[in-house]
Amino acid sequence: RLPESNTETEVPLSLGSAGVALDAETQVSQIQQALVNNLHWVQGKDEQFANAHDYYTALAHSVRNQLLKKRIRTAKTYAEAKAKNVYYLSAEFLMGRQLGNGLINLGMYDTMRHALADCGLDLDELLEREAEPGLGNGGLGRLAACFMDSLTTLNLPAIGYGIRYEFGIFTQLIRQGHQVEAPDKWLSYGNPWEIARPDYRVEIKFGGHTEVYKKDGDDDYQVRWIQAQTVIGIPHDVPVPGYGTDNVNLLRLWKAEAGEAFDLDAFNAGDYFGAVANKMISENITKVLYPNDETRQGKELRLQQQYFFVACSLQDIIRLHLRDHSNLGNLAEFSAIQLNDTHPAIGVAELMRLLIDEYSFEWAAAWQITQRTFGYTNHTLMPEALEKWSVDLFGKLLPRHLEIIYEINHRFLAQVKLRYPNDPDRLERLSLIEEGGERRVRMANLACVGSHAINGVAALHTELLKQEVLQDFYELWPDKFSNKTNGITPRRWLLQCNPRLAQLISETIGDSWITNLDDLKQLEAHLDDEAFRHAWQAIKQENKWSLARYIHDAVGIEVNPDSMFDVQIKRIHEYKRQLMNVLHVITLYNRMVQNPGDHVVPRTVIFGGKAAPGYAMAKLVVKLINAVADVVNNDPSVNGRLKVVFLPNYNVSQAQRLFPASDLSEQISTAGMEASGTGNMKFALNGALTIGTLDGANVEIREEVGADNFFLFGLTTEQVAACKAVGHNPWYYYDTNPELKRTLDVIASGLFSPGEPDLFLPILDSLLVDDPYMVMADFAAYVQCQEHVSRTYEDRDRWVRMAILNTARIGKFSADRTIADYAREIWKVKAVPVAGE
Ligand code: Z15
Repeated sequence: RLPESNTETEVPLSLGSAGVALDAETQVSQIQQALVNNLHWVQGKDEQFANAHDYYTALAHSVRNQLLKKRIRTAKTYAEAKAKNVYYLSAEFLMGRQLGNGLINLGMYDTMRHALADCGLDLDELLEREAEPGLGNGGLGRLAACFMDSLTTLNLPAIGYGIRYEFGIFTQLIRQGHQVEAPDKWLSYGNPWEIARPDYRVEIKFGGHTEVYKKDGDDDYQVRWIQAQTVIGIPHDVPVPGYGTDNVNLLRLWKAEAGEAFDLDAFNAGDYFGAVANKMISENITKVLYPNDETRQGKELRLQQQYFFVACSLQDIIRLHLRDHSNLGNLAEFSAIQLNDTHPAIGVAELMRLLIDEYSFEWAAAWQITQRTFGYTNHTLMPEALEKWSVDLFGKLLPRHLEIIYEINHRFLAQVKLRYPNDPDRLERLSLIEEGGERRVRMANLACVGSHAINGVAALHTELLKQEVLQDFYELWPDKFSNKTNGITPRRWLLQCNPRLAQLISETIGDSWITNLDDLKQLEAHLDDEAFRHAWQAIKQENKWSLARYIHDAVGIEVNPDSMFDVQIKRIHEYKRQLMNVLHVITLYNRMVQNPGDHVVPRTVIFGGKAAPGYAMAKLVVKLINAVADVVNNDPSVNGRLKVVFLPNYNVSQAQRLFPASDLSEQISTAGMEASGTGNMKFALNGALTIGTLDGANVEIREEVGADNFFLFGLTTEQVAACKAVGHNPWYYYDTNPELKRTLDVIASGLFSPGEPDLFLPILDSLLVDDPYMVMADFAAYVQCQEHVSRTYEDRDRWVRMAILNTARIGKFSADRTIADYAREIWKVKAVPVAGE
C-alpha cells in the first residue's frame, strides 16, 4: 500500500502555512513517499518487518525534516537581524510528546491523518508510541514548555537552555495501593527530536582552588581558577515550532561527558579502570532529574547540575554574542536572560566570573552588564522551597564563585548600610549569606541582587512576595518588581488535546482564538443557542466516554460516564490538600452507608499525581486514596453512585486526556500557598468548573469568569494568618463537626487499612496536632460548597452555560499574553518573523 522508496531521502512537503498549497492528492502521495523513504533509510526496514515503533520513527523524521527546514531559515533570519534574544534558563522543561504538537503547529495534522489512513495506518496509534520526555516535575517545568511554544508563536528569537536528563521524572507504579518508583528510560528507543552538536561543546570546571597572578604586561592582579575536574557539555538541540509561523526556536539541552584532557592524564598514569570510573562520575551530572517539587534537598550533585547547565549556557550565549558583535560590553542590549526560579541563579556569579576573570572587565562594568541582563522569576512562597547552599559545599565545588558572591555581598551590604544606617537586622535579612548555625548561600537573594527585574507568577503571589518573602528587597528596589500572571498554550491545551471542542469553537466563531485567545469571548453570543449548548454537552460526554475507556484499560475500574467527573491532578503535596478531597469522599461514603435511600448526584472522583520519593506524608496520602477507592468501589450499598480512581503515573500525555473529560476542577490549596497553578487554567479552558480557594491564579480566574461561575470556599490568606496568629485548634473542628469526626474516626477504625490499624496514624496526627494546612478549618466550607456543586450539576443546562462561560472568559490565561508581557516589560525584545518561502 506504500509506494516504492526512492533515493532522495526526503521529498519536500509543501504543507502548513508556507508555500503554495498542493492539491490534496499530491499532498497525500508526498507524505506517503516521505514516510516510506524514512522507514527505509532511517529505520532500515521495509513494510514486511516494520512495527508500529518503526512507523512512528519514520513519521517523526518526516515532521523533523519540515521543522529543520524552517529552523535553517530561522537561524539565517535571526543572524541577519542581529536582534535581541531571550535566553530562558530552566532546570526543567516538561515538553510532553512532540509529534502531535509538531503536526498541529505545522498545520499538517488532518492531512497526515488522512494520508496515513489511506495506507492503513492509524495516526493516533503512532502518536502513542512516542516516549514522554518528562524532563520536569510539575508546574514549573510545564510553564517553561508553554513559554517555548508562545515565544515561537510570537516570532520572538529565543533559546531555552536546560538539562538533558538521561532519566526524567520517575515512572509511578501503584503496588498494593502504595507508590513505587521505577526509572524513566525515555531514551531507550532513541530520540528523533534531538540533534547532538558536539561542535558546540564547552568545558566546565569544578572544584580546586583560586590563585592571584599578574597578566603579562599588566600591573593589575587577576584571579584564576585552577580546577580539580573538567566536564564537557554537549548541546542537544530540539526544534520548537510555533503555531502558524515559519519561525522555529531551539531548546538546547546539555549532556555531561568526561573531559578528554583529564582522561589522557589518567590513562597515561596507567590507571585505565580509574580513568573510566572517572568518566562515569562526570556523566552522572546529567543522569537523573531530582524528583522533588517544592522542596530543596541540598545534595552536591544537584548543585553540580545547576552550575553545569548554567555555565554551559552562558558560554554558549557569549559565543553567539561574539559571533555578531565585537565585544561583550553591549551584552545586555542583545541578550535577556531569564532565571526560572533560583535553580539557575548561580548564573549571576558565573557571568561576573566570565566577564572579570576571562574577559578582563572591571567589577563595576561587569556588574552593570550582569544586572541589566538577568531577570528573576520567583515561583513559590513556601520557605522549604527557597534554595540555600552550605558555604562549605559551595566553596569546595565553586571556590571562585564563593569569592565573587562574598564580594557582591560586601558591596551590596555597604550600599544598604548607607540607606539604612542603623538597621543591623535588615542587613542580616538581606545578606546573601545566612549566618547562625551552618552558613549558607541564599540563592533567592543572589537572584534578586543580580537582576534588574523580579516577578511573581500571579497577582496575589506577587503581592505576598512584596509583603513577605522578598519584603526587604521590595523596600529597597520597588521598581524592580512586577507581576506576570502565568498562562498556558492554547495549542496543546485545547486545539491538540480536545479536537472535538476545538472544532465546535472554530465552526462557531472562527479559528482566530488559536493565536488570540481573547476571541473566545465571542462564544458568549451563542450562550442562548440551544443547539450550540447541546453540541457542547455532547462533546464533553464523548470525551468522558473515551476517558472511561482509558480508565478501564489502565486500572480496571468501570466508571459511569454520566456521573460528574471530579478531578484533582497535580503533584501530591500537603499544601495542595488532596487529603481534604479524600476526606470529602469518605464523608460522601459515610452518608451513603448511613442513609442508603438518600438521593445523591453520582460522582467519579479522579486523582492523579506523583509524590516525591522521600516525602512520606505525600506517599501515605497516595495509599489512603487507593485504600478508600478499594472500599468505596467495591461496596454494593454504594451502587455505583460514587467511584474513586487513582490514575498511576500522571504526566503530560495523561493530562491531555483528563482535562477535556473533566466536569469539576479541584483547586483547593490553602490560601497563600499556591503561587499560581496552571492546571486550573487548563480545566477552565476545556469547560470544567472550578471549586477553589482564593489562592494563586484562582483569584484572577474567578475575576475573569465571574463569581457566579466559580465555586468559592475557604479561608482567605489573611484569615489563615489570623487563625494561626491566635492559635489554630484543630480539635475544635473535630469536636463540633459530627461528620468530620465520623470521617476521621472511620480512618482510625482501620476500615481502610485492614491488618494495619496504625497505617494512617501519621495523617490523623497531622490533622489533629497542628494541621499546618488548615484542612480541619476549611473542611465544613468545602463540604458545603461541594453540595452546591452537586445541586448545580443536577441542573445540567445551567452547568453547561457556566462551562461555556468559563471557556469564553479564560482568554487572559494564554501564555501568549504572558510572554507578550515579559517581552515588552522585562526583556524588551521584538518579533523577528521569518519570511515565507
Ligand atoms: C514548581 O512546580 C512550582 C514552584 C516551585 O518553586 C517549584 Cl520548585 C516547582 C510551581 C508552583 O507551585 C505553581 O503554583 C506555579 O503555577 C508553577 O510553579 C509555575 O509558576
